[in-house]
Amino acid sequence: MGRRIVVKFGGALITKKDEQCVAHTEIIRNLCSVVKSITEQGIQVIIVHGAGSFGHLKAKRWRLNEGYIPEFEFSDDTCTSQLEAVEHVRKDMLKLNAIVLSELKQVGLNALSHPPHEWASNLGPGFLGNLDRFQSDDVGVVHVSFGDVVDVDEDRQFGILSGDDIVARLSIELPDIESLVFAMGGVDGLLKVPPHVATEKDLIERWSPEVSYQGLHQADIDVTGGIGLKIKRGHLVARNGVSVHLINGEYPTRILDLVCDRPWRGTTILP
Ligand code: IP8
Repeated sequence: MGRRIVVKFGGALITKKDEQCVAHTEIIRNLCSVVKSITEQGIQVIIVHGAGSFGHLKAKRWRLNEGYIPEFEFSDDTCTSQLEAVEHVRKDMLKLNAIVLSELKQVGLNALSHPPHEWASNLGPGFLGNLDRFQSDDVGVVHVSFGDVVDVDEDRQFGILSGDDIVARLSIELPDIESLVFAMGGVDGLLKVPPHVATEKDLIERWSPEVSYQGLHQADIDVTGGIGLKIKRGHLVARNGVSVHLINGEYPTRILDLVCDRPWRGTTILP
């Protein structure tokens, strides 16, 4: 088996987070072109993307992160029940996924999609689902998955499986993954101060649990864990021997620099 990495395209990076179902196609295109360059170095890439405005807004409005709520009464002009909203969000996520797949195909990669609602169930880093589908030795094949609404056992019925949980399992359980990269929007990595007041000097280059950081978690929009979840899952992965990095996805060549052992800007999560 050759070199392999997992890259998470953050939802806040690839979509307009506060405008329902609007993708940043240019950013996705640039990321996919860098993925192509990485594969040209003989490194296989597995991509997981977040949901951004294709998932969080509707999931929040319909409280899908809380599972089935029998007494929940609400309707808007698009749907009338939580179960209908589950189907809507799954469809919207497939739309975002189709944009990512099409950009990967444009650069000549063979992108294979694995929508979680078809193969995964339950939540958190111990979610269920066989990862064999992500196996292949061909660097031209890029497996793609994403955060989704999945079935959950018993009364809860459904819930939100974050792409951050998927990347954690992929990085830990697939053989020979050398790095996990979180490509984020608007920040160069983890910061010592809130992003809107940060300067160049406020980047934390190496993070371990005793280092305090400031991040923006838009709890009003986000139904998963924001930056806190990334750090938690990233740290779990790092403790399992895979190198973990946070990089500004608006400058995707930094990911190429990292894998080619050139100087790059971002944060490394220490075990
Ligand atoms: O953006 C969330 O995935 P994430 C998935 O990777 C949905 O945390 C449907 C909101």
